[in-house]
Amino acid sequence: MISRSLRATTRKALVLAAAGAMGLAGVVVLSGTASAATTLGASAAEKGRYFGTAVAANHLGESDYANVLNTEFSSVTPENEMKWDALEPNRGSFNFANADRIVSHARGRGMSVRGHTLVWHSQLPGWVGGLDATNLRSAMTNHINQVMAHWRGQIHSWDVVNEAFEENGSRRQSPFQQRLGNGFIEEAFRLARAADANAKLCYNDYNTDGQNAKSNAVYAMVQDFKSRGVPIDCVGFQSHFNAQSPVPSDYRANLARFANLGVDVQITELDIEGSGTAQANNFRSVTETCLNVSRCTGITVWGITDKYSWRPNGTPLLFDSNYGKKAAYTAVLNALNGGETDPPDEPPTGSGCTATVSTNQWQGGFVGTVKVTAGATAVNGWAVALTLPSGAVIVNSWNASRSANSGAIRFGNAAHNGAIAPGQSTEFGYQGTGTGTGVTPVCTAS
Ligand code: G2I
Repeated sequence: MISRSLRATTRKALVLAAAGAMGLAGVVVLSGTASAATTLGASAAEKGRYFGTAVAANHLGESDYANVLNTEFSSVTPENEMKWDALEPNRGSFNFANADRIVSHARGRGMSVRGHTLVWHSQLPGWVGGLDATNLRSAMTNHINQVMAHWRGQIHSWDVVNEAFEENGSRRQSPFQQRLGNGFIEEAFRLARAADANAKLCYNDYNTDGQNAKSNAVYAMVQDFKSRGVPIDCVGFQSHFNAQSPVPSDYRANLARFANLGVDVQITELDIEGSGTAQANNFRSVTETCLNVSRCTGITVWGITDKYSWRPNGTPLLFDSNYGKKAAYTAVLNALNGGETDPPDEPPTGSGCTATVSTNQWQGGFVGTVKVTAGATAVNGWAVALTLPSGAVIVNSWNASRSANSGAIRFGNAAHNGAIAPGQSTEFGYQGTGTGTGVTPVCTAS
């Protein structure tokens, strides 16, 4: 096994070589092998990640806008130009021109492109809403096939399905859900894989950044897809934050539990309302979160300048209305240039561990059995965090220590079961009163 520092050194050498070969701006060689990157894209590349932004085609002709885009970012997402209403305003008649301008601008400068988005309830042209199941299925099939074929081989990741869940974890009642039923997401992913075998296929949503009913529902879907071989490669966490919806304290744990399912995670639409130091600190913490999750492969901010943000009053971006670098910009750049982080090139199943629970529930009581499984590398100590429903109280547990009897509980390994060989499992259990179902355990290896 190559040591982390050796891997980091090797990567830095590769990045410098790649930067030289691609003519990437922003890498300054200081002396010997030491380097400090001076742009978001170059600094993220040193950590094996991309740093992207949403882009609007109608601003590309503005020189300040294009200069900042070209200098700072290594990935773009068309903000509206790849949505269904923009691409297929009339059934079977496609208009790719605006999105093509973004794709060629980006690819001509070595940036990768995120495709956003194939199946979404919003920004649908009127004709879609009037279709019966048979016609909607064939329209969805044709839309995915035509759009993905147009840019086949040119899109790094596609948001195949966007925002299909409600806050309580139920399915959103979109035309797709109503006409095609629960299977529409799986259908869309299978169609997408067939249409462009090399694009990474993502599910993308908002308010799924921390652990809650909505992210639990997405987690269960991804787990199910992985267990049945439904093609899915990545999960996008939009990460639109403000005072009502702050950066969650379990952001990293939540991204890590998805990564442990064997998918990449991406921060896809980051913006954080606020200003000054408070905003900068939030941006720093989000950046560090991605750097600390080995399969978090990149960050996209939802726009370049506050001037063109979808919520301009919140001044949620890294550049002000005059394209001045904000404190938030410096915080992100410094975080990207910071210390050791988990590289995104771990073995497919990731290091660390995963946990699943099976609960035997009866009137007034329950027994939970938690299975802890090591990833591709051996585990030498683990902890499982879970939150019991209110009213549930644990009266006994075995093969693990526990930090509390109710609410948020952390179980630690016992002396005899901390070491787990790669891919192997151990179990612990608990007994309680009340209702113990609906629990999502999150495993962390120490
Ligand atoms: O709402 C924020 C984002 C949430 N996640 C999915 C993203 O696709 C979504 O992006 C926003 C765009 O940033 C807005 O620019 O999606 C909005 C629509 O749902 C976009 O707004 C629309 C306006 O509603 C239209 O009136 C306008 O014609 O932008 C259009 C193009 O400027």
